[in-house]
Amino acid sequence: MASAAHAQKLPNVTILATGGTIAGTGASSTTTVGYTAATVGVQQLIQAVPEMAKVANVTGEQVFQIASESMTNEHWLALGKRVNALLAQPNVDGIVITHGTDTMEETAYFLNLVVKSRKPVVLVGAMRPSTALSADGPINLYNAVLLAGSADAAGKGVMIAMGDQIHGARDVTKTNTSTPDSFKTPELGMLGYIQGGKPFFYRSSARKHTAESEFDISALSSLPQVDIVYGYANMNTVALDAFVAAGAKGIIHAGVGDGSLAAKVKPGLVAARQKGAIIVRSSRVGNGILARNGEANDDELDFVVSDTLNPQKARILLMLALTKTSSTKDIQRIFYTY
Ligand code: DAS
Repeated sequence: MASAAHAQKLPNVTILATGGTIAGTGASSTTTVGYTAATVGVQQLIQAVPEMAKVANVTGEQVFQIASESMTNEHWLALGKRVNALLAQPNVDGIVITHGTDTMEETAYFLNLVVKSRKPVVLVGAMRPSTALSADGPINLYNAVLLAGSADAAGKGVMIAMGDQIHGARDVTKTNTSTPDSFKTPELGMLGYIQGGKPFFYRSSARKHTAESEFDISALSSLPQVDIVYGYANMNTVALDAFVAAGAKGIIHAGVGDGSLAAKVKPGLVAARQKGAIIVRSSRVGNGILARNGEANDDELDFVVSDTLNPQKARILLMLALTKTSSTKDIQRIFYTY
């Protein structure tokens, strides 16, 4: 434990624990798949990495204990409000959120749009359970606390720290089902590295986030329903029609290629738009700009394009945009801003 005088110099970092593999346990030290996520509590996670006490004054809160495939809009709203309440306190310098890896990129992007502070917010997970040989959770957690307590990390937007790498929330994605190097920022690039107990930054996001964001969740208790239809050869409109019938306020079309619309599907999207749903053309491809008026006449159809956001992140931005406007012109501005 740091001495009182030394502790005064250390940053105050709060760990909000939500579950996931980083809090998971397996039947043996060689179990790296088929383990149980979300079983270890936040105090145990902190006790397992005493080295953190040398770099920050760490406190922990167990906000949820779930596998992140079960994360909901309601979890996101509660987490975002707790983060904002903590960061408004002068004695909190940064926040680490331990999280399952399955939806970590989504939670990170949601927080990137709703956190009202320049203080560092870092999401961290693990690809191997805490009981496994060379478990990656402890070093990932140590690095995340380091980053969250670093003045250099201020104003960078919400980050994900995995495998000694720093990724920005907007462009990072999980690229492998099980290997420790799963989190990457393809083509647009990670923000930097953590090495020898220090963060090293080499780039920052060109898009608005956190303190510059126009979105405010403080008075929200739910988010508008937005669903995703996945594109593939010979697709039909059964899922799309069901989403619209269930009252979806927005549809993300995760199309093939540059968001191309199959001849059999386009009429269903036009009908959905006529019923008032906002249609965003995105792509299953994963990288590149979704060109407006490229594969479809968006001006004529009154559709929106997702720019470079993948479908799951386009859904998050559209949900938040719909809390402010139903104008497709304004929503397109939002997709070119965040
Ligand atoms: N099921 C996964 C999750 O909770 C486990 C993990 O990878 O964290 O996201």
